[in-house]
This record gives sequence, structure tokens and C-alpha cells, in this order.
Amino acid sequence: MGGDGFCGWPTALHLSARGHDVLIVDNFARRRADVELGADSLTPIASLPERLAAWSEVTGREIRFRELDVARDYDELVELLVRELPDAVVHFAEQRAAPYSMKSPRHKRYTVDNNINATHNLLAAIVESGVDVHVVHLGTMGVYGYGTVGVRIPEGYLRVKIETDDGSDVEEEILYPARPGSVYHMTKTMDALAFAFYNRNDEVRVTDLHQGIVWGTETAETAIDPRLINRFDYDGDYGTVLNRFLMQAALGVPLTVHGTGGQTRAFIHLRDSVRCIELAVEHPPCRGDRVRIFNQMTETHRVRDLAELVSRITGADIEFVDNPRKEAAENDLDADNRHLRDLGLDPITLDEALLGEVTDVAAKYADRCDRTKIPCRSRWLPTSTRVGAGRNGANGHPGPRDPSARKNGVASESEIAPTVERVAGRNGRDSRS
Ligand code: NAD
Ligand code: USQ
Repeated sequence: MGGDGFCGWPTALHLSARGHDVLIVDNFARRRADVELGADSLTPIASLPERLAAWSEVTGREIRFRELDVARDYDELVELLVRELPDAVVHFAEQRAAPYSMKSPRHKRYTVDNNINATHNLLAAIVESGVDVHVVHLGTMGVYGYGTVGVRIPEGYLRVKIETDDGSDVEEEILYPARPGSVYHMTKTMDALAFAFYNRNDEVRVTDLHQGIVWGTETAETAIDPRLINRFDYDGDYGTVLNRFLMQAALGVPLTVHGTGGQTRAFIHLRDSVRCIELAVEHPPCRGDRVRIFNQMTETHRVRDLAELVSRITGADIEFVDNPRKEAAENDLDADNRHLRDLGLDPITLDEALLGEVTDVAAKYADRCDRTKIPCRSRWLPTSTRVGAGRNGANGHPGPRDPSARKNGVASESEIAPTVERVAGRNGRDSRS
């Protein structure tokens, strides 16, 4: 589910190449979001029918496709499960961009409707169909909130000691406290509760992969033929930080670091991501096992360190811009990833693969970039509310009664444009937006 997307497409090819019988379900919501945003993948991606025909032509393997909106087409989903009797459903089919989820009330509500219904429909459909299928869900490291009280973030569950009324201690393992940083991340924490319930009540077998930020573009399979090329998002909503830095370096524009760049995040290369999913699919939990949670990440890095690394390799300037998000300016992040390593994951590191990504992909397609789509315009705090002056009203933004400011309650682009600070690049040069 979601097999036409950035992670889903290379995973479908990878599993097919290893002899699995793969059927993709997608509703093309991601391609429609490109149209809505006036943005496009940096790489020229083919239509799904062209992709599937090319895969069959070059490998002799068939991947089938069913167009379904998993969040809405519930009966069709049940019928599909009954007909196909899959061993596993890999669930990527969610709106996955945090900035997109914070753009406006409409985007917040769409993200919640889509993601929660997609996950819940799948779980209810599995129970109704009676098919004993292993759900492999792509979750996020963001459910933990990127900070700890000084312990390494465990894989999903936290052992706690609780003092009872009679003064004795009881120990229990609980789901790690959810601390989402965006509406998108919030939907992933809600997914986790749905998995816990259906696992306890109906013994649905679930592996929830708490994935870090995926970087890179190509896998062994997508590189076989130009028609199989994967998407590369660089725009301010869907582009993720390291891929954006690679594209910005290839284009010769400054790398946009939000705030101080002290945010530490977890990362994984796309080739490791597809390998992890293969490992999860091929090592399913048993019926009755609790939800299995793996941290699918291989390295942690501070955003400004990443910018410095890319700058060192490419000579790009770095620009520290006003952070449009509400997030900790600085945090440490240390997370366990033992489960996937024990299953055989041998991580690709940034040092090995970074330069190749800049030259082989970002530079090759740099002329397709629309520079107006680079700035991150989605802000975490509303610039105005319906009642009274907005939180940021004092900043000189138009108030809610200014008819030019809002159309149908949605903030205009000019209203939400982030301010950009001109600062010296970390490599000593001045840079500007
Ligand atoms: P993507 O947007 O490129 O792909 C998602 C796919 O799901 C798209 O093809 C979209 O059309 C489809 N989809 C969405 N809603 C659907 C619905 N209701 N019915 C059917 N299809 C639907 O996203 P991605 O980067 O490939 O991410 C895939 C999953 O991995 C997401 O759930 C995301 O939260 C998770 N993830 C991604 C990253 C990352 O860095 N890209 C990191 C961690 C976790
Ligand atoms: N950032 C910059 N400059 C930019 C873009 C982003 O400094 O030009 C900063 C952000 O402020 C943030 C960090 O980089 O502090 C990461 O941002 P991101 O857009 O790369 O990642 P995020 O919004 O967290 O979301 C991405 C995926 C999401 C996935 C998540 C994994 O879009 O689907 O769940 O990574 S994680 O971050 O581990 O939660």
C-alpha cells in the first residue's frame, strides 16, 4: 500500500527482485499533491503503468497494481485481502510530510483523515477478512520526540517502575511516551495505539518500523532502467533535509539550515530502508506476539553538521534561516537499532555514499529544479486566528479581518512566507536567499 511513492516504489522492486509476488495498491495522492503544490520530483518519474511495463520488460517479473484509496474504499480492500491472501501487507499509504500537514486547517484535517482511516481500515479489513496477514507499517522516529531523559531511546517499549498505593514498586513495559512534533507525526502515534489494540484484541501480527529520515534516491533495482527512476523531493514541503542540501549544493544555492541547526535527527539510506523492509517481511512475528517495534535508522546527525559536511564536499554556502517549525533548537538523540542489525542489516554510511548522490542524481537533474519551490513556507504557528489578533499579529502580518489575507480560511503564500536572516555561511562566506 503506497507502492508508487518514494519508499514504496523501490521496496516493491526490491521485493519483486527477490522473488516475492508483489501487488501495489495506491491512489496517486502523492502525485496529486505535486499538482496542488505546483512542484515536481527533481528526477523525471514515469507514470505507474510505464514503470510496471518497464520492470516486466527488463526483468521478466510482473508487479500487479490496484488503484484504491485505502482510507475510503474499505469494501474493496476486504475483497482484495480475501482474493490475494497476502502473507504481508507493507503499509506506506499515508500523507508523510510534516510541513504539508501544518500548512492550513485543511491540510491538518486531510492528514488526520487519510492516515488514521488508512491504518484503521487496514486493521478492520484484516479482522473482517479473517486473513492472517503480517502488517509491516512504516512509522517514524518522530513518535519519540527526538529527546530523552538521558537514556538511549529503546525500540518502542520503555521499562518503568511505578510506586503503588501501598508503597511497593511494580515494573511494567509501556509504549514509549508519544511526543509528536507535527500533525503528521501525531497520526503516527495514533497508528501505534490502533496497532496495540488490534494486536491485543484480534492478534493481528504487526511490525511497526520507526524510520528516520530517508536520504538517497536510487537502489540497485531503480537504477536498472531510466523508466524505473525513483522520485526525489526537494520542495519546501516534501523535500527532506539531507536530500534538499544535496540538491541545493548541486544547484549552487545556499544550504538552508533552520534556526541554529542544532536539531539532531536519525537517518537511513534508501537502500538500507528497502533492505530493512525485506528483513521485516521475511522474519514475521508469531500470532500472539505483541506489536514488534524496530527503530529503522542507522545514524544520527545534527542538521548543521550535515550542512557542514555537504559544504566541505561541494563548497556550498550555508544559510541560517528563521525556523518555520516549533521544535527544540538543540537536542541530543541516541536510539537503539539492535533488532534490524541482529537480523543482518549492514548500514551504508553518509561518508560512503554522499558524494555519489550529489553528482549522480542531484547535479544530473539540477536543470529540472524550480527554485521558487525551495523555501519552506509552511509555519507551525498560525499567523492569525478567527478571533482577535493572531499570535504573530504583532509581527506585522495581516490580521484575520484583512480580506486580502485569507481565502476560505487558508493562509495566503505571502502571509506564511518565512523570514530569512542573512548570516555568514559557516565556511566563512556570506550568503543570501
Ligand atoms: P510518499 O508520499 O512518497 O509515498 C506514499 C504513497 O502512499 C504515495 O504513492 C501515495 O499516493 C500513497 N497514498 C497515500 N495515501 C493513500 C491512500 N489513502 N490510499 C492509497 N495510497 C495512498 O511517502 P514516502 O516518503 O514513500 O513514505 C512512505 C511511508 O514511510 C510513509 O508512511 C512515511 O510516513 C514513512 N516514512 C518516510 C520517511 C521519509 O524520509 N520519506 C521517513 C520515515 C518514515
Ligand atoms: N530542516 C532544515 N532545513 C531544511 C529542511 C529541514 O534545517 O531545508 C530541518 C527541520 O527543521 C528539522 C529537520 O531538518 O529539524 C528534519 O526535517 P525533514 O523535513 O528532513 O524531516 P521531518 O519533517 O522530520 O520528516 C521526515 C519525513 C517523515 C518522517 C521523518 C522521520 O518527511 O515522513 O517520518 O522524516 S523523523 O525525522 O525521524 O521523524
